[in-house]
Amino acid sequence: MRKIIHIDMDAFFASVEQLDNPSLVGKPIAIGSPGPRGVLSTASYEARKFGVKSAMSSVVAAKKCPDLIFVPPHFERYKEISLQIREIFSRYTDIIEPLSLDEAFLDVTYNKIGMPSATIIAQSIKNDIKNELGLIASAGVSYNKFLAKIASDQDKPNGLFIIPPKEAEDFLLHLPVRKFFGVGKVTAEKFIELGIVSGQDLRSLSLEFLINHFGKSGQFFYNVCRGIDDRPVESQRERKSVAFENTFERDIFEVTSFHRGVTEAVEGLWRRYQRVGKTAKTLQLKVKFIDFKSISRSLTQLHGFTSKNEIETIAFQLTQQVFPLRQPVRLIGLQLANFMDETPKEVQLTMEL
Ligand code: TTP
Ligand code: MG
Repeated sequence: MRKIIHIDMDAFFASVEQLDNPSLVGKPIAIGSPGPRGVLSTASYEARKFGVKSAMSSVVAAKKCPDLIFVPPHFERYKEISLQIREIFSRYTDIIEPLSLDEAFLDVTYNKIGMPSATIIAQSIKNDIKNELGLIASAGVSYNKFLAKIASDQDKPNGLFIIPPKEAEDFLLHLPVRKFFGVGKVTAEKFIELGIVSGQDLRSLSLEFLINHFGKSGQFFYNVCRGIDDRPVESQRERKSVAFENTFERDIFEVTSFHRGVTEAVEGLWRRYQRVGKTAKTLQLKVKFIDFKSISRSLTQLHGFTSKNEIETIAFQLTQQVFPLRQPVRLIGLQLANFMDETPKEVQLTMEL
C-alpha cells in the first residue's frame, strides 16, 4: 500500500500578496484587474466569504464585495515561492510531481526521514511552509493520487484530511461526482443528464456503459469510484504543454459562434497558463468536426506568449486559416507548447483600467 500526499496552497497568489504587503492581511483581496474585461485569478478567503472566487469577472466580484481590493499579479514572485515550497518537499522525498505552481503529489511510502506515518509528514511539511515561508498549505493523505487530491480539498483552508484505505469506499459513495478529479464542465453536465450525482450512482454503472458514454475516461471513472488508481507519482514528468478545449452541445457552423468559442477557449487557456509558471512559444488551434476528423494550425513566436491579448490576437489569426469551414464543428481547442528553457519573462495580465 502506497502513501501519497497532495499539497495545495491556500489562496496561493492572494496569500503571497498578503505576505509581501502586510496592509492587505485580513482584507478581502482579489488578483486581477478591476476593468470591465477583467477576470480574477483568485481571491483571499476573506473575499470568498462574499462569494468571490477564481475565474469570476471583476465586475461581478466588485458587486458581491464592494470593499474588494484588486491587486495585480507578480508571477515571478509566485514562481520563486513555488521553488521554495518544492525545496521543502525534497527534504522528505524525491518523488515529487508538481501539478502547477501551488500543488504537487508526493510519494512518501519510502521517505528520507524514515517516518512511517504519512500524516505526520504532511503535518511537518505544513509546519515548515508556515514557519519558513509564512504561508498556509492544505494537505490530503491517502493511498493513491486520486484520493489524496480529493482529500486536500476537503478541509480547506489550513486542512489536513486523511482518507485511510478502509474508509475510502464509504467516502467515495457519498462524494458528489462533480468533486471527482478529472470531471470537467462538459463531463459534469453529461453525468447530470444521465442522473449520476454521487459516487454511489457511478458505482452502479457497468464498465461497458461508462466506456460507451465517456470513451477512454470510462475506465478511469469505473476504477476511481472503487478507490482504485494505480498511477505513479511521476517526478520526472515535465509539463510539455497546456491546453483548453471547448466541446459544444450543438455543432456550430457560423462565424459568430465560432468566434465566441475561440474567445472562451482563450479565456480558459489563459487561466490555466497562468498557473504553469512557464513561457510558451507556440500556440496551436485545433478544430474537430462532426465526423471527428480534426485539423490544426499553429504559430510560433520566439519571444513567447506573455499576455492574454497576444494569445487572443494569434488565435484569431489562426482562426482565419480554418475558414471557410468544410463542415460543422464540435470542438475548438487551443494549446500552448514549446516552453522556453530560460527563466520565464514576467507574464503580465493586461491591465484594463
Ligand atoms: P488553486 O489552488 O485552484 O486556488 P487557490 O490556491 O487560489 O485557492 P485554494 O487552493 O485555497 O482553493 O490555484 C492556484 C493558483 O492558480 C491561484 O492562486 C491563482 C491561479 N489560478 C488562476 O490564475 N486562475 C484560475 O482559474 C485558478 C483556479 C487558479
Ligand atoms: Mg491552491
